[in-house]
Amino acid sequence: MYLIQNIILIFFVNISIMENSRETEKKHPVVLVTGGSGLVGKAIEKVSLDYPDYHFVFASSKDCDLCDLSSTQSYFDRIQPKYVIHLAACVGGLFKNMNQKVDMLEKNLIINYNVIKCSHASMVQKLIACLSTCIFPDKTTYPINESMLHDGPPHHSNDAYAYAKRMLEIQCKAYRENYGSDFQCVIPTNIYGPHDNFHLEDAHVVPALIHKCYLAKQNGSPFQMRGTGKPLRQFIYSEDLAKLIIWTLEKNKHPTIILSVPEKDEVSIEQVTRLIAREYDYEDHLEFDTSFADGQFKKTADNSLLMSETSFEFTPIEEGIKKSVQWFKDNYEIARK
Ligand code: NAP
Ligand code: GFB
Repeated sequence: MYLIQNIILIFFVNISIMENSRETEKKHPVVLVTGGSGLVGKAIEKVSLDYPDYHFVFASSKDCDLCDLSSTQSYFDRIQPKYVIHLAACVGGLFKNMNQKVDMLEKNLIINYNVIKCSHASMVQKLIACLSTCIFPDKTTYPINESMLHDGPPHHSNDAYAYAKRMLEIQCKAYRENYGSDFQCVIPTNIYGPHDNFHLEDAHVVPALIHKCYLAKQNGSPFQMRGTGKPLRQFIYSEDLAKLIIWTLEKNKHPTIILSVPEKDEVSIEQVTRLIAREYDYEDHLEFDTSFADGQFKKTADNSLLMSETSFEFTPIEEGIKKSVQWFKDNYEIARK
């Protein structure tokens, strides 16, 4: 008798839990963040605490392999997102882009195709997709703005990744034109910060050099950077980008928008390398290995569209590098490397 009573009690408790969760979701619309375990995803997770009106779901490949269409649709059916921030991608720095072009092209084409298609099928109300300033034409005038995306071929070092990303923009535009979907693209410049990928070969320059300088200091060996150090970059701190992506979700009406620090904050690779060395008190041990490629010399982006809509104040690179190095030192054991 007691067993039956307990079963009935558990049944009604579950019903009320489901009812409550449905009520919660009505009050707090679901924002699915693909790529939620990555550099940008983790930054959004941190700043999401200031946005309690949304129910954020941070997905990694463990939750769903976005290379598989049916798994992706099943996942969307289960999560039922109202909004999507699409970050998931096969990502890497100059050397990964040069050495793994097939993956950079195929995986990103498949992931993007699946996420956009499933977002439409699931009637997602707004989607923010992520491009990159490195996919703009190599031979161009500066500063680069949103209208120039398809004006010529990208730099050969990352053309596979660049064309996959450009197809993402074409796909979002097609859905806007055919269905009126509010599918927008943000175009960040080089990003850095905590939870980055610090892999010595595949990583972007800042995390790669943070890891290299850590090891050099530990071993008392030279801190070796690749190339001449002359190329120029605009680096945006991940938590600044996270705030701007949520601003885009809530307020932006432009189909594509560059999210970058201003041109005046552009620095050389050598300058950022020296900032990293300074955080380890290791500036006197820097060496240049010019047998390695420099990649694109510059890709100076114009952030005036963003600044016409916001008065955002960016984290100075000195502060961002200090925070990133400290995070790496504190989290060496768990950092992706
Ligand atoms: P990241 O740290 O490498 O993270 C990539 C994310 O994508 C991870 O969460 C990863 O999940 C997920 N992912 C990869 N393959 C997947 C798959 N098959 N199924 C499901 N999830 C998958 O990348 P990020 O630096 O945060 O980049 C985020 C976005 O910003 C990307 O679209 C990138 O192209 C763009 N972007 C990056 C930079 C930059 O400097 N980092 C600059 C401009 C634009 P797992 O952890 O499970 O692998
Ligand atoms: O971030 P990064 O790898 O890619 O920066 P890009 C490459 C620049 O940093 C080159 C120098 O000038 C390299 O010579 N560098 C110096 C190093 N030492 C190192 C090192 O140890 N590792 C790396 N990686 N670079 C990427 C695109 O271009 O921009 C991606 O290939 C992506 O697709 C990213 O979109 C944002 O800035 O050159």
